[in-house]
Amino acid sequence: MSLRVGIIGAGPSGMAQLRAFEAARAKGADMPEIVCFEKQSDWGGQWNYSWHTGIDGSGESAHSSMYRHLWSNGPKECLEFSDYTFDEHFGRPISSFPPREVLFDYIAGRVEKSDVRKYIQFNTAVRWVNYDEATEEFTLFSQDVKTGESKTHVFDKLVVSTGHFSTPNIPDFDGINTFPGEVLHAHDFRGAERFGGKRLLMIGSSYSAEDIGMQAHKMGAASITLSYRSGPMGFDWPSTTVERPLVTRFEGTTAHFADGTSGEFDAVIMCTGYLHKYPFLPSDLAVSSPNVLYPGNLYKGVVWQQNTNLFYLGAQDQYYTFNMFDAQAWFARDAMTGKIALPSAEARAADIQSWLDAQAALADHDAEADFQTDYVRDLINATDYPEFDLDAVSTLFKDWMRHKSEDILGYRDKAHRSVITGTMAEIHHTRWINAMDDSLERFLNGPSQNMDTNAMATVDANAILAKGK
Ligand code: FAD
Ligand code: NA7
Repeated sequence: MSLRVGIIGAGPSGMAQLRAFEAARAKGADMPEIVCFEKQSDWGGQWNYSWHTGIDGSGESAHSSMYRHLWSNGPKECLEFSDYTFDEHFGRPISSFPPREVLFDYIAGRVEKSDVRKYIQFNTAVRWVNYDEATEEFTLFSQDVKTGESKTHVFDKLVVSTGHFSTPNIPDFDGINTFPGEVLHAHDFRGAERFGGKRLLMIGSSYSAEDIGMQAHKMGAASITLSYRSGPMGFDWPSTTVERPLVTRFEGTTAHFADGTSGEFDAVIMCTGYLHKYPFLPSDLAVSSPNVLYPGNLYKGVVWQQNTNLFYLGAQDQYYTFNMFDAQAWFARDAMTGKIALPSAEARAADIQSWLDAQAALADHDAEADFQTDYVRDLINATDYPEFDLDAVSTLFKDWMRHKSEDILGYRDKAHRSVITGTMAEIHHTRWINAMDDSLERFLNGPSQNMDTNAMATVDANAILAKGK
């Protein structure tokens, strides 16, 4: 009997797993019996945009946290597949920071070419999984979200690739229940157009706070206040944007901050991150971790320590994305088929610990990028995934972070060079601050939307906040 492999989720990680098996098949390996379960009607995971918030059209929790006007927040050259380049997909150079629809097109193009859609059961949610120690089999219960029909499947190996940026982490604040304006989590944010002229409070100091804040600036918000728990992001913000320590309480429309200042707000967006949540897994098989570069209990960040038939892809916080998922998927594939012999439990534990120790010592963002580079290299060295210059990618990450420090509204206008093809990206026809059409069509074919000025908002946030003191 051939190996039976279940894959839960057809986002970029699940798609990478399918591609990994297909790549081996193309080289003559046996294809296992594969079933990939995807609760949405299409692949792409986060990149499969939907206007739904809360509950989707099938009564499931809406998965994607992405929004209109989402442009890649890192250079595309850092996530490029080494077995399917941007040049191969688009046939010409494109700029370094494409919008969501363009990246969706890129990731979908690769798997369409591999003809792996046939392995995916769409509109099918995984409800529960049991593992039988005696038979070493997983029993998986799935349900068609349209018809309600449930099915049972048995697998030898199981891959969890359901992502971890979908279940919002929602802290509470005194007085927020009676805040009269809109309160939402970043997961439910779909576009900043309606915040034009509004005074926005964002809680959190990471990617979502930064990007949604600058989206709101782009769409003409009157002011943006970013409230941090650990420390400010410290970018050279536009004059309408300020950083404040954590909110201590709300009083009507007023938010009070830990430094004794206060401000009046029309809306609050919690950019407070996400929870690892695997409601279909018993607790002894489920990752439980904050959002970190190396969650514990996963050998090589992929293999469940107590059950080496269980694999996770994409469970890490991410500098690298698509190509890291590939590195993981190739490793998981070879571990599943026995091409990679897993070491003893003690040796695996020691390896996990060495990564956890290295993670604990990371001093800054540059060191984090190097850490994930070393991690991806470790995986790629173990498989036949086409090698690429990872040190050059790490340098790209550092250039990108420097560009952000220099110009938070302009870093997406920079061009980077592919480490795989050597192709220099185009300078995009429209500066990010002026780009009000994020479609594939406009991105590829223009015309430019550049305007002479990028001064979209002119109100001084400090003055607005001072009034609330
Ligand atoms: P996901 O993309 O989350 O896909 C998981 C899939 O599993 C989904 O299709 C979901 O429907 C399915 N699923 C979940 N539960 C079940 C179930 N029980 N049964 C069946 N199917 C299930 N990365 C970048 O490289 N560049 C960016 O600019 C960028 N921006 C981002 C912006 C936001 C707002 C967010 C949230 C993330 C961003 N990311 C970005 C990171 C992004 O998470 C990864 O690029 C990538 O989507 C992760 O892929 P994944 O397959 O691991 O998870
Ligand atoms: P992140 O990167 O996990 O960041 C979460 C932020 O939320 C971070 O600044 C946290 O502060 C903050 N946070 C968490 N809990 C609280 C509470 N209780 N109070 C205040 N602040 C809090 O999530 P993002 O959504 O920004 O990014 C996730 C992905 O989406 C990423 O891949 C992007 O590309 C898009 P801390 O610094 O821990 O003190």
